[in-house]
Amino acid sequence: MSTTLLVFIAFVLFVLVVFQLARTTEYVALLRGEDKAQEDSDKINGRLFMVFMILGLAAMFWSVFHYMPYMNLHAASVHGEWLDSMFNVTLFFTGIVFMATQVMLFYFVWKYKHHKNRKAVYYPENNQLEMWWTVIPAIVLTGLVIIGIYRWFQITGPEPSDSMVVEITGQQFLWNYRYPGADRKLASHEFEYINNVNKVGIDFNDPSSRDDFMATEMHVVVNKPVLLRIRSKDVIHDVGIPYFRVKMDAVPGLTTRFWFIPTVTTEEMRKQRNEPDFNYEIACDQLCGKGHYAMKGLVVVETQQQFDAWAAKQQAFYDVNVKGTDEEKHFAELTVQLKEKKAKEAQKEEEHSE
Ligand SMILES: [Cu+2]
Repeated sequence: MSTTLLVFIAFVLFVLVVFQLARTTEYVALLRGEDKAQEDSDKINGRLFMVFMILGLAAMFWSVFHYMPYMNLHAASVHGEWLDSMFNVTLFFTGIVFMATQVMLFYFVWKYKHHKNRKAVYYPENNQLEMWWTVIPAIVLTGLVIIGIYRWFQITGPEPSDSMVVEITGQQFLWNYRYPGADRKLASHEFEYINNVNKVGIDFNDPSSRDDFMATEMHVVVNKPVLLRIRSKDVIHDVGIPYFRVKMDAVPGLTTRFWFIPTVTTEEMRKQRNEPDFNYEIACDQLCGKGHYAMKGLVVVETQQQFDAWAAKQQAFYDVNVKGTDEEKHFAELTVQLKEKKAKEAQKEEEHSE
């Protein structure tokens, strides 16, 4: 006999049992008197509502305080503090409404359960009441939206002029970091130049490319604005740095950006959290393939002095990987090909427009 059939028979028997139980209850009710049975049932249900409310709210408070340390990471960037304060203000107002409505909902079910001497009141409308519960939420929500938009424009607006630039390029399944070097100018790039050596397609014809260097982790300076130029080589990734409240998609064929100001050095955070091994981590926030979990990046927040010492130790990518190698010849060939291709495209376009 198949399992499906057994399950089906069990289900039919279960329905029969429930049906018989219901009928028994009805007979008992007849014997004891319909009204009395109804009243008892109402009483039990009313009390159960109160028990459910108390246990439910207690469980909610417990879980909030229990999980708070895991969810509420100390913000380590300027805009992170703005976002957190907005979150707290929103939570304050919605929390009041949540508590008031939930308590009223359950309390009223218990308080106004059926009673034979009580009649329901016909109360179709109260314009004044409706006006207040429309106007008050409208004012509160408008306030929240105005603060939100103001902060949004600040966060997504142009970066401060003294920002340092870091390019971060996602690929399946790692992050590539590029720094502009001493000239503080990131060289331009072309996807056609990407290969096993030139991993992010740096255009070495650009004079500012010669001092660009690649790093294995991201180093930034505390209290100094950082502009991330974000790219992807294959699919959509996402630069997520929870402690900085940074989150921005890396989209193939497009450079996205996000600027932020880190406020706590890695060292300070280690002391604060009493975790000597603590590190700021980048996680890819888009499910980007089977090795998605491996896209962990490291961010080191340090003082200007420490950063300068680190940067001085980095070697220019061009000097190490390109100069005097096969890659140099290969790059020259690619440049010619690309020029021809672009010339052809331009010609085609001209023919089109004629
Ligand atoms: Cu990814």
